[in-house]
Amino acid sequence: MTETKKVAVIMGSDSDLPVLRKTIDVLKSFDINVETHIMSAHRTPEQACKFASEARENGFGVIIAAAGKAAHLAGVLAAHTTLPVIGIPIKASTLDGLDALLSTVQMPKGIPVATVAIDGAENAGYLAVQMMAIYNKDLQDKLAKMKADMTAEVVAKDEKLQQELN
Ligand code: RP5
Repeated sequence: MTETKKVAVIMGSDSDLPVLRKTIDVLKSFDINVETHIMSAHRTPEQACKFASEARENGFGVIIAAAGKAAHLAGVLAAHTTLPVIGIPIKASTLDGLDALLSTVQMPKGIPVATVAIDGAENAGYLAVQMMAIYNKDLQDKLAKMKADMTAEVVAKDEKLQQELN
């Protein structure tokens, strides 16, 4: 493992897991230690608050929280820790995730939640890696390589397109 601190991936329901698997995959691709739980701001509020309150002393560096509908999970966790919290609004209702987006992003001052796009699972993972990389050269190098690979991929696709069309 390149970083001793863990990243917590918390979801409001097991129905969120298909989206969260992408977050977990990104974190694992950077050799980040991940701990995953189902905890709900509404259904298991005591467990959620206790987890967040103890997260720093339990070795976590970042918390990722995903929930749909009236998505208060990320905000409630953020209220109980000084660790950075990344929120993923999940598309889980007739409102297509807009409900979860607004519930997650519209935090009062002093309790920020770094909110990614609706179902933005991969970016939550990358943002957590970037936070963990602030003082970690190994993770910085891996992120730089990831971005260089991405650039090379797009350039290759453009070259292929030019060959096809011209
Ligand atoms: C939220 O309600 C969960 O995060 C999930 O996205 C949504 C639906 O939960 P289930 O009824 O499928 O358990 O709290």
